[in-house]
Amino acid sequence: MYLSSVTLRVISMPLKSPFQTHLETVREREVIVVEVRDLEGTIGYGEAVPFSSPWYTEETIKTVFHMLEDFLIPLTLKKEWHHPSELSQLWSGIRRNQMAKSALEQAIWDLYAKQQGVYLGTLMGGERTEVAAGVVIATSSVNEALNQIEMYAKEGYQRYKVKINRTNDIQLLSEIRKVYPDLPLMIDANSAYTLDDVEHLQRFDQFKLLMIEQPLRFDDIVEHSYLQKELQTPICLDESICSFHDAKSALLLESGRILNIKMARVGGWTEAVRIHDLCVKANIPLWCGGMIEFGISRAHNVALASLKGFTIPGDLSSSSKYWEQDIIEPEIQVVNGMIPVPKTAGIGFAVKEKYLHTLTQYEKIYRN
Ligand code: OSB
Ligand code: MG
Repeated sequence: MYLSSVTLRVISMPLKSPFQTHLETVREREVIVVEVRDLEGTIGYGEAVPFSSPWYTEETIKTVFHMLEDFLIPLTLKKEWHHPSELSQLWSGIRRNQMAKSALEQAIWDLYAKQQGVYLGTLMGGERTEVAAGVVIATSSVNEALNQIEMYAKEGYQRYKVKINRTNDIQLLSEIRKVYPDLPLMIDANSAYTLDDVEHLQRFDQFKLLMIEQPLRFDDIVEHSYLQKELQTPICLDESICSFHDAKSALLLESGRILNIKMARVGGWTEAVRIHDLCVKANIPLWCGGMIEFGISRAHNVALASLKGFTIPGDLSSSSKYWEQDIIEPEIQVVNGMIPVPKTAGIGFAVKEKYLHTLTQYEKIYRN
C-alpha cells in the first residue's frame, strides 16, 4: 500500500463536565488525530487517545507524538508493505507504545476499507447492525451519581459503570441499590485496592454487580487470579491487558471472567481482533472499553463492538455526553440503549474537517 502523506493534529476541547476518578480528574481532553492519504486523495482517520499526563497508561500526548513522528511514520513510509494486517509485524521492533500504534493502524485500516468500498466493521468480520450502549458515571459525589443515573436511564443506557474509590465505595453502592435494586450495575476501581482488601472486596458481592473492573494493580495478572477465587462478583481486567499475550496469560490463570478490550490499549485493530477471537474460543464475554474520546475513536469502537464476541454493552455513549460538538457527522447517538452500526465505507462517519482545524493546537505533515 502506498501512502502519500500522514498528518498529525493535536486537538483539544474541554469536557462538558469533569470526569473524576480516584487517580485524576479530567477537565480538558487532548487527542492526536491521524490522517493518512493515498495518491487518489482518499483519506483515512485514526485517533490517538493517551491523556496529557500518564495516569491511566504510561503514554502521553507528547510520547505518542514522538513515537509517531520519529519511529512509526518513517518506518511505515519507508518500508514496502501490502496490507494493513502486516503493520503490527512491521512495527514489532518498537516495544509497547500501543496507543501510538493503534492510532496509525486505525487510520490505515480506515483508508484501506474506503479503497475497498466496504464498512470497516464488516471487513473485520462484524455482523451486528446495532451495538448496545453502556455509560460511565465518574464523580465522587453520591447525589451527583444518582442524578446522572436518573438522567442516563431516560436515554435507555443498558449498563451503568460507576467509578469508585476506597472511601466512598460501600456508601455509594448502598445508595444506588436503595433506589435502583435491579439496575445493570458494575464498578471500575482503576486499581484502588490491594490483596490486603480481600475481605472488604467480598462485601461488594451483596450488591449483585455485573462485574468489578480492575480492582488491583494496573499491571497485575497473578494477584487478580487469587482474588477472583475469593469473590462471587466477576472480575474484568482493563489496564492489565495490553496485548494478546496478556489476554492469554489472564485466561490461563483465570484472572477474571470477563474482558474489556480497548483497541488503543492493545495497539490497534489487529491485536484487538486476535484477543476477540481468543476470548470467543474460550467463552469469555467481551465488551468494548472507552477512553473519553472523540468521534473518530468512537467510530472505530462501534465497528469493533459489531464483532460477535462483544456480548456486553460497552463504554459507548452519545457524542453529547462529553462534547458540545463532536468532530464527526452524524454524531454518535444512543437511541433506546443502542447505537446503529453504519454501513458506509471505512469508519462509516464523516469527519468535520473545517471544525477539526478550529480545534487544532498543532499540526505536522509527513510526505512520502
Ligand atoms: O478505566 O475504563 C477506564 C476513561 C478513561 C480512562 C480510563 C477509563 C475510562 C472509562 C471510559 O471509564 C469512559 C468513557 O469513555 O465513556
Ligand atoms: Mg477501566
